Amino acid sequence: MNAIQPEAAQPQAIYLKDYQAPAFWVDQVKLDVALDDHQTRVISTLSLRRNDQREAGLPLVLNGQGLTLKRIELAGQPLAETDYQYQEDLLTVARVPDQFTLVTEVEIDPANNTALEGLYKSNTMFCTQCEAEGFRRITFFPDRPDVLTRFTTRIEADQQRFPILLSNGNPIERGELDNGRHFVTWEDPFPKPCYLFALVGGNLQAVKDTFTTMSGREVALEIWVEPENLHKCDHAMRSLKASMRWDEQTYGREYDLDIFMIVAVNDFNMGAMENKGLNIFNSACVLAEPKSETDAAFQRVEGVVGHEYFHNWSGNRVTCRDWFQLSLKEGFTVYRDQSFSADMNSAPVKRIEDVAMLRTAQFAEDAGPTAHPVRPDHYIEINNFYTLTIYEKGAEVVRMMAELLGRERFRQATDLYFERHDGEAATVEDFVACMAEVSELDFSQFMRWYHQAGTPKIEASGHFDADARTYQLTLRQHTPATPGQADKLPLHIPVRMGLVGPNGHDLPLELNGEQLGTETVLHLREAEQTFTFHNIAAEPVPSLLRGFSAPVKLAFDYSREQLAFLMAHDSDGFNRWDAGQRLAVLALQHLVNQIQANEPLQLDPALIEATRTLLNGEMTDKAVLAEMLRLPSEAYLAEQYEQVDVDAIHKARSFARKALADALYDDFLRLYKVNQRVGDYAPEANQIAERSLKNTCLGYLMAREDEATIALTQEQFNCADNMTDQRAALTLLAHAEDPRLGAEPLRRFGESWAHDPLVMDQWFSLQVTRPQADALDRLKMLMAHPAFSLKNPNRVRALIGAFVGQNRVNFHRQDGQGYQLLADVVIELNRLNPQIAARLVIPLTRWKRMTSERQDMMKAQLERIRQESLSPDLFEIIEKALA
Ligand code: 0A1
Ligand code: ZN
Repeated sequence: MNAIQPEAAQPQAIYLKDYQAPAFWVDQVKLDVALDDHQTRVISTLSLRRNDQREAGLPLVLNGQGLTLKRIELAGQPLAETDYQYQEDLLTVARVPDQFTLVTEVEIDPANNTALEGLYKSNTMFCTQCEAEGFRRITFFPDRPDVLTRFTTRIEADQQRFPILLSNGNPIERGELDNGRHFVTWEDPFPKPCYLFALVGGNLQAVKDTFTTMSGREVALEIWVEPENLHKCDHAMRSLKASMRWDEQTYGREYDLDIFMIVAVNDFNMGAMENKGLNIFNSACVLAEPKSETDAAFQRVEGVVGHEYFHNWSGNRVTCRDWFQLSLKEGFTVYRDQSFSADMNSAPVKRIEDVAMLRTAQFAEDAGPTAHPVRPDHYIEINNFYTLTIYEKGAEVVRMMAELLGRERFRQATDLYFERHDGEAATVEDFVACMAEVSELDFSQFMRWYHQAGTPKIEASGHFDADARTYQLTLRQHTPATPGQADKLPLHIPVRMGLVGPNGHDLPLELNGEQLGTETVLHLREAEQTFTFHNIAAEPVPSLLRGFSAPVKLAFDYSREQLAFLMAHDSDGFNRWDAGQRLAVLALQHLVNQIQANEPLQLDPALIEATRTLLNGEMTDKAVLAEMLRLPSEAYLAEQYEQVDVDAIHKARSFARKALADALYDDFLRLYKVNQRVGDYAPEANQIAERSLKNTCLGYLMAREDEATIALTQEQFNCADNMTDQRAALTLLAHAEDPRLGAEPLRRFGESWAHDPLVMDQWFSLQVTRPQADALDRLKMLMAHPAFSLKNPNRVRALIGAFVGQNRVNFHRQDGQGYQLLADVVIELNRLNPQIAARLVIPLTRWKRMTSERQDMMKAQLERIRQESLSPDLFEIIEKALA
């Protein structure tokens, strides 16, 4: 009965325009899963009903991938082999009634599932990952998000090895069976798409708590982990309760089941997954404890716990009609988790971090071969679309709508959305319609943000007329062509701005006879628009795109003096930071030019003076100060060029760090010492800010690699009572030019943390991000380390991902060995874990902006990968890269 599957044909694209409602609904599914390493048996009983919106007589077509079919019965009768077909991942039953029950029994092999989609094993536990299309690897089903079904799941397993058996909803029955087996049955009262199904079986322990919702219901909260991680759950639990309260207060959203569970697993392709009532987390996004995790990890846990929890409404109660609408749930939920983190921590720093990430990584995606709109109109493999564009740019688009509506009306619009579409599978249009209805604004031009790929560029120029007392601001917008989209139309871009007068205060704005206060939002809708401000007595400095009010590149020909002025006086905290970044970019670009012209290097004194002012100023927000002291990353600098000179950028940035440290040694040292905390570690905002500032200063000092600083760093490494400080010191020692400095600390650290995979991930990462030329050898050596495995995504990211993404000079080595190593790994991962392979290869696809010798070497490796029998994931990316 095991239909033979022919070799898959070349993967085909799926188009949004071809969307059709499902031919059948599934009113109910009963799953009966008997867990076994290699022969898990899944019996599914589907209650199917024809969709009367579709034509009569359509066959039943179910998805199913890699399933061994053992039994199939329709309305209680076994089907003859001629009555159905299982081919190319589809099970087709040609003649079926309008309403019927279908029973299938299949066998699957979780222990050999290295793709980590569907049911798989992670360490000793069973777990699932069904988004986007993993459920079809568990049983036959219409695996699409617009089919919402009530699930009942019976799980049975060996009681000793798998005492804990979890699924969505509430447990309704449990019992013991023969042969040392037992079972638990779960029932989820909420109809859901199958991508939100989850199941876990393992020898787990839980941290438990409760939460009382705004209407007074008590919800049980459980975080399930392997016993050795029980001490690392407190922060996630705190974050969960904070998320639940925040969503009630901010969006009026209450939790809806009696129990909410989180499970931590070590092998996971992404960060976490919002399965109804049973979130499954990459352990890196849920476990945190001061001795072993850094402040950044604590904040990541808080953000991801929030993100997954918020999906309960934005994603689960209201889900997506099809995968083209992915940003409907992801963009909105990222916007929600960003706002949550901003409320829990330093809001300006959160905005700075998010924008810095968007402007480097998302802008690079938008400028490369895999650029796509926030709502794509076709794809080959949906797994390739869990991108920064869908998530982060999608969040910016929601943020712009929130800005356009204002706080109150945005809340009304989200209330309307949740109420109107509760229990439905919605589209981006549905969401925007709620915004339009509440605000009575016209969003038709705004919708282009969803359809057009590429980062718009605004070129701004100003003209002050002293006689007329006017300031004319001209804004020109242009969105560059992206693959498949040659011509772009003008977008509706909200530009929040002010004019800063010579005394450093915002001037009153008078536009078209209207008094607008000291800050306003300009609505740029045309390719070019001029705004004339009246009654301007002296030439102002424009502060544009405050708070980063739109995801665009803004060019304005600021002088260095103007930038230093904005750094000191802009009333908008974000723009103060951005002015500093612009000043630093100018200085670094100047160094790049000197390097390319083989001239002696000299750092712009204006940057040194601006930094001196920061170090000696009265800035009370230490978190923001730390951000302001940080130079733009190499990745961000690369974004400023059409043709990237990786080596010159690295050299310029290193030189600037050292020059700043030389010039401002005493200031950095003083600030380092002032911010030495006494008292117990806590991952709370003030302390995080202090550590961030202190370690930023230490980083500058270590650029000198002088004896005193080395001693200071060694002392911090030896005496730190928390991982943030210890790892900061270890990284500086391991990245020192002198390789001996890192050797002993690395050995000791590796030895004492060998039992903790999350810490070991850090240990692997910080060795291969070393900027010196020996990094590639180090990488090869570490790939042979017994603790390295290509089967664990966190390890792969920690080692290969970190090298490729954060060690640009070494990945782009002139001998091409970095490219070759990446291609080798990708080829192997193509067989093991296509999703990870397709993500990892991305830097190799960005060859167009490199110099020509590098282009050729990168393309040669892409061609080499193309020779393989590729998964759809990798196929799609490689074809785009070589198109
Ligand atoms: N919805 C999850 C992301 C996610 C997507 C795919 C996964 O496995 C292939 C896992 C998680 C989120 O946004 O958190
Ligand atoms: Zn999400």
